[in-house]
Amino acid sequence: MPERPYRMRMTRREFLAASAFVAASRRTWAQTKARPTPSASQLAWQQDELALFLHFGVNTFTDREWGDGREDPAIFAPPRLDARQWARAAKAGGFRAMILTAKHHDGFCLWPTKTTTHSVASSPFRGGRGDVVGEFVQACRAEGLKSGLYLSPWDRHEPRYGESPRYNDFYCDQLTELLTQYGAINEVWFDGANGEGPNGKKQQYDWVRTWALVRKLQPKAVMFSDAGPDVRWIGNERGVAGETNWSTVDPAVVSFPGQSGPGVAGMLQHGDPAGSVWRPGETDVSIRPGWFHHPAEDGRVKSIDDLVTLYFTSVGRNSKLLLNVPPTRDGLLHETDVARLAGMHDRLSQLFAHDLAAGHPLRKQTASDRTAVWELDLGRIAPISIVDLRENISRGQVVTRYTVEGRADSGEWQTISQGTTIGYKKLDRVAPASVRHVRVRIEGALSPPTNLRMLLF
Ligand code: FUL
Repeated sequence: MPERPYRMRMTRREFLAASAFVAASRRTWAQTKARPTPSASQLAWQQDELALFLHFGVNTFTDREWGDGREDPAIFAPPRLDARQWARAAKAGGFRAMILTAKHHDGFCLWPTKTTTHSVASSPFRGGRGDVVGEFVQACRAEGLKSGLYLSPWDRHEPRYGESPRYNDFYCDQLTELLTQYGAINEVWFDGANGEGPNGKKQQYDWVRTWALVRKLQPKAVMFSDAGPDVRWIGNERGVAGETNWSTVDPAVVSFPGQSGPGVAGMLQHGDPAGSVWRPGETDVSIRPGWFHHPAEDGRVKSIDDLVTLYFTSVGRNSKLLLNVPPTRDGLLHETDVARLAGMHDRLSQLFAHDLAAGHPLRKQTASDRTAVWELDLGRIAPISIVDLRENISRGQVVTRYTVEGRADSGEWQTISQGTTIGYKKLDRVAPASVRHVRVRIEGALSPPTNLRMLLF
C-alpha cells in the first residue's frame, strides 16, 4: 500500500507554517514574475536613443505655431522639398528615426487623404499630386532610418470634430490610410493638446478603439502619448527627463492623452517603481524656440553645447531624445540646424570615443538581496569625466540608489557620483577624477541587482 500523503502526517502548526511559506513564496514569485519588462519594439525604440521630429505644414507658411484650420491649402508650396536632405541630416547627426507631423492641429494633411479635401491634394505642391508622407517614408528607408507619424487628434478644421463618434470614425479612417499605405511605420505619435473644434464642441476620443486599430494594422509600432500605451511623454518640452526615472508606471494615474490632475506630472517625469506596466519616457524638445520653422528664429538655434546637454538630460536619464528640427518654407532643413546636428554628433562621438573600463571587468565584491558592490581595476591611473551605468533592461529595471567611488593606487575611496535610478542608461558628468580603482555600490534595488554594466569616459 502506498503511504498516506505526507501532508497528512504534519501537525496542524507545521501545516499552517508550511502553507504560509508556500503562500509567501508564491507572492514573491508572482512579484518577481510580474515585474514588467519591455516588448521587443519598446527595447528597440529605447536603443535607438535619438529620433528627429519634423514639424511641417501650413504653419510653416503662415509663420504660426498653431493654425486655426482656416488656412487656404494654396499656401502650402515648398519649392525645393527634399525629404532625403532631412534624412541625411538626421543620419549625419547619429539619429536612427524620424517622426513627421502628418497632420497638426490645423487639420491640414500632408498626404492625399480621401477623408478630407484639406490636404496637399488641394495645394500647388507637385501640381496637387504630391505626397509628403510618402516622400518622407521613402527617404527614411533610403537612409536606413525608422519612420514615425504624428496625427494630431485635435483638428481645428474638420467640422465633425466634437461630434464624437463621427469624428472618431474620421480619425480612425485617417490612421488606417497612414498605417496601410506606406509599409512599416515604427512609431505613432498622439499629441495631448485637445481644444475645442470649429463648432466650439469638445471631442470625446475613443482611445481603446484607436490604440487597438494601430495594434492591428502595425503590431510592431510603438504608440506614444501621455498615456502610452507603449511610450509615455516625459511631462515637459524642455528636454529634461526626471533625475529619477522609472520605465514602469501605474496606468491608472495617466489613462488618456492630455489628462491633468494630481500625480500626473510626477508619473510622467519619474514613472513609478511599483508600476505594473513598462512605459518608458520620451523626451521631446525643439532645436529652436518654436516647433515650426520661423525665419525670425534662425539666430536662436540651440548650440552644440545645448544639444549635448540635452543628450545627457534625456538619453542619460533612461529616456529617449526626440529632437525637433523643422523644415523651412523651401522644404529643406535650415543649414544652421543641419550643422548643429553634425556638430552634436561629432561632440558626442569624441566624448564617448574611448571607454576606459573596456577590458577591465567589473568584479562582484559583495551582494545581498537588494544591494551589491562591484569593483574594477583600470590597471593605471586614468582621468574620468563621465560615468555611464546600464542595467540590462530586457530583464526589467531594479536599481533605486547607487554611489560610484574611486581611488588612486591606495588611499581613501572618494565619491565620484551618486544617483537613484539607472535603467537603460544613466550618464553622470563628473568633476574630472584621476583614479585607478572604481567601485559601484548599489545601495537599493527592487530585486537582486545582477545585471549592471559600467563604462567610463
Ligand atoms: C504640443 C503641440 O501643441 C505642439 O504644437 C507640438 O506639436 C508639440 C510637440 O506638442 O502638444
